[in-house]
Amino acid sequence: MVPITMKFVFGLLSFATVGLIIGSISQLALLRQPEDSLGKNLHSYYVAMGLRIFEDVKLPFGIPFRKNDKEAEILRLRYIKPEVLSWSPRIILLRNFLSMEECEYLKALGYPGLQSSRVIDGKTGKSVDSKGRTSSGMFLSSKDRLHPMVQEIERRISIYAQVPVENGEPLQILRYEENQFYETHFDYFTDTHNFKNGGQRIATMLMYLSDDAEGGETYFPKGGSGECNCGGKIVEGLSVKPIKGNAVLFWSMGLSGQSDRNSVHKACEVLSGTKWSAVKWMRQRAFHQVQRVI
Ligand code: PD2
Ligand code: ZN
Repeated sequence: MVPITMKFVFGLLSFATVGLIIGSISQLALLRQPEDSLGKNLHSYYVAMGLRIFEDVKLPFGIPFRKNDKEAEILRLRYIKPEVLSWSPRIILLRNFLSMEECEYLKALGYPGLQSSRVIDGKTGKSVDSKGRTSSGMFLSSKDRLHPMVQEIERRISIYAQVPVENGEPLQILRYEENQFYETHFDYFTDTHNFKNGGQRIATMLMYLSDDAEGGETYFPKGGSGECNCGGKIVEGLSVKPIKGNAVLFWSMGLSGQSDRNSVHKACEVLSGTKWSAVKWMRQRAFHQVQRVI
């Protein structure tokens, strides 16, 4: 004979166990619910707003990724993650900014027209030879800029930098061979001659087209207080290693609207191999491609 109190305890335990099981099952169902309801809400929002629904790929929580959306492809959404390296000077790293195919294409466009790189004379504003800049380079022509791949890259640069495409100077493709470098400099003008077309340079998008060189870092002495590498030397500041497809966006104009002296930087010496990069300088106003700069 089981005493009546034991019967009562067993009954209570069984009730609690069944209750727990039912509770867990409904918890699991509830956990799934936000996914479904978010997906459903998003779907009805898209329908209500008359937006096209791209349902090819489902992200977590049922959000449709717009796979066939040309703009999303141009912006390489899901591949690029901007990282703030410094706020003063403003330096943003954009990994995977260019596809490998785009890097190869830009190098192929630049290769036939490479000439010794020049610098702008701070007093006259004229383009002159310099021992401080030993790379070779070429500016894309207005014809090169008509190519859809170049137009996509220019559009991507303008969206990530939030500067209109028209304000951009033509892309410059640069090649640095062993021992080549670009000494410490500012990208903004110190002459007024160059202001006439487009005003001051405000920002630079520097894109790395290769990563088989040793050295060749982009070094910002005022970009931080830590130690970093520059052309085989340990120096104080911040340096960005050239990695194929990555880009670094930095601002020559501070938030005050004045040229930012902290934006001083250099292309460190290449120790071995060849480094390729592409530079887009952006101006305050529309820049008209009438003549070559630098
Ligand atoms: O090519 C580079 O790494 C580089 C770095 C810094 C180029 C420039 N500046 C430039 O052309 O202004
Ligand atoms: Zn520069």
